Amino acid sequence: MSNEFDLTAWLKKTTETVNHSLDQLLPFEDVKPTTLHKAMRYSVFAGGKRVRPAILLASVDACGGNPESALPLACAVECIHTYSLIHDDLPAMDNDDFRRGRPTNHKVFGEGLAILAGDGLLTEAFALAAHWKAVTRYNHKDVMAELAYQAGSLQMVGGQAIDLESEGKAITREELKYIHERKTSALLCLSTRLGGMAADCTEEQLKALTDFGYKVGLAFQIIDDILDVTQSTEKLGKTAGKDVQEQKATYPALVGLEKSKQLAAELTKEAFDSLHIFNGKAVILEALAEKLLNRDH
Ligand code: GRG
Repeated sequence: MSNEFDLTAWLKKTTETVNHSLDQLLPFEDVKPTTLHKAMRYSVFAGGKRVRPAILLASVDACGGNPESALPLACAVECIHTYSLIHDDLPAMDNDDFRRGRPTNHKVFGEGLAILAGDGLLTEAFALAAHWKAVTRYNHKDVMAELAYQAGSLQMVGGQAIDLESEGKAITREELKYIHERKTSALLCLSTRLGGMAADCTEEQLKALTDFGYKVGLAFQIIDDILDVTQSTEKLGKTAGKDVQEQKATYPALVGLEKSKQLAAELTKEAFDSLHIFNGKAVILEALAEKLLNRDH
């Protein structure tokens, strides 16, 4: 599962480009209400890995599209992801003090503003997506519907709701999969699918990208669960050991560390297999899947 592609260089360039676009497209800190815009920017520019924009732009590349035209969509997905982290860290949810290597949004700005910063970023995501230029097969309605579906109550928000209700309860592997599919895979599917749409992909390509996003998303969450018990807070940039502390159902808790690693590797292999229709042109997606499987933070 390896290729010659220089992923490190590509990721560096892509992250810089996405950060520059986010900086240009989000309301500036000196725009009223200034505290709200400061709070939104505080979390967006706190040093996230930009995994979702990278997957989106790699999906554009696999379909032979123009990555520049997809930047508003890459920024939209990152805004939705950042909003979900801000809200997830709130006392009413995961109650966390540390994220992306710095104090969480509500610790700095207070709970009310943190809620509003999340709301602002979620809404801004749709405004960013409106900047995208439609292509032959897909229009703004397709993109907006996709954003709303994957981020909404049937997917990400729904996964968070069930996760919240499951706290402290013994849940089955099936239920855990249901949560992971929604909390994590949904935004990775959103990323691959929007990348495909921006590149005017075929139905067959969209299906392959959906399978890839789904499988990589599940593997990503299993690795996230593993890192929570094997890495330090400093390394992760967020509080380590939180899952055990909160008695959260995770793959390591349900099936053990070794079996969890094996499952993540199997899912990554299946994700690779779903890319066969690209005939070797999905090199960046392949390299990303491998990197995400072997990551240490
Ligand atoms: C609050 C509506 C709402 C949803 C929250 C995304 C989420 C659902 C909760 C965050 C906690 C969590 C375990 C989410 C699963 C996805 C995940 C592993 C997020 C962390 O993503 P990274 O590692 O983070 O890409 P960075 O900071 O690098 O962007």
